[in-house]
Amino acid sequence: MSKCRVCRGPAIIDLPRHNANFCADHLQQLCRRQVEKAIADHEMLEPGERVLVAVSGGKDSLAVWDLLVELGYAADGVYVGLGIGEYSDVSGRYAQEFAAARGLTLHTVDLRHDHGYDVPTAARATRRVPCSACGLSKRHLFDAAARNGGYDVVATGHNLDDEAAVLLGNTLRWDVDYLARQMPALPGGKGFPRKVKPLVRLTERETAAWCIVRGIDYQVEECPMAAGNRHLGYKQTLNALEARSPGAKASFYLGFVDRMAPLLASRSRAAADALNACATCGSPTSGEVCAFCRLVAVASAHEPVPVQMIGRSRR
Ligand code: Q46
Ligand code: ZN
Ligand code: ZN
Repeated sequence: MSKCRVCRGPAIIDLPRHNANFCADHLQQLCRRQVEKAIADHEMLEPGERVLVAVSGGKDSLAVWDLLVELGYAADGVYVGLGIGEYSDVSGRYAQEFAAARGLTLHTVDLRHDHGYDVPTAARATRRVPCSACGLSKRHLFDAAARNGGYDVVATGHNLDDEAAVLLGNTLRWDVDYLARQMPALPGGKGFPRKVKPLVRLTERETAAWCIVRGIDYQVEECPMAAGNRHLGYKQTLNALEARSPGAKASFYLGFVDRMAPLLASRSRAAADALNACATCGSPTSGEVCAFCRLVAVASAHEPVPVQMIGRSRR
């Protein structure tokens, strides 16, 4: 049996990019240290700040919430019910159970109940892929929940695999505006809370292992609307590279953050300066009415579309 690099006890996981195996205790130590390093390197959080965690019920968002609480941050959660059939019902239950078991505060927003639509209906009404309306809704509602609740910062569970996949997509398209915003911490201002991604130094496999050793139950199913999307294809491509040269994924993404992103910083500031307040809801927008309010107007006027009618899609 393989042994933990730190204590020589029985290992539960091998991590080729660290060229080592770890026991449950030292895997947790590694995860905590990587999160502390990400927070320190990117000045994500100050002691005493109120953090709102965007919770989906999946492993990454529950892991980041657990880790932030462990590290002593005052972190509440917010969950958005997307109305994606059973997938959403089960995800919401995991989020609620996690919060209840630990005495944590979880705010909830339900798209259908609170805004008159759900993701499948929005996809049909806008004739776009579901992830487009879904992502727009989540971003807006997380920001609004932070503003209304007086939180300083929104934390999300994006991990190294997610960020590397998005980076690959943005690079293949040379989408410079998206590249400029792909930082582990984005400053707030003009009605936006600060956004931070404390898990950027941890892989998907490491966050899953964190949940297992911590006894966290989470939604293991992929969202049914994600099947076949490009993001998953980029992840597979990067996994193939990683299998041949362990550490390639981390050096691709973390190298971008250290050496390339600073060169793009002025560009992301210029984009933020061009915003004003939405005439309907007051959120920051570059137009008259924000994209969320326009989506609500179209999607809530459409008759409800069941999730099965949308089927597989690309993002
Ligand atoms: S929940 Fe929403 Fe994701 Fe499902 S519809 Fe797409 S964006 S895949 S993270
Ligand atoms: Zn050990
Ligand atoms: Zn608006």
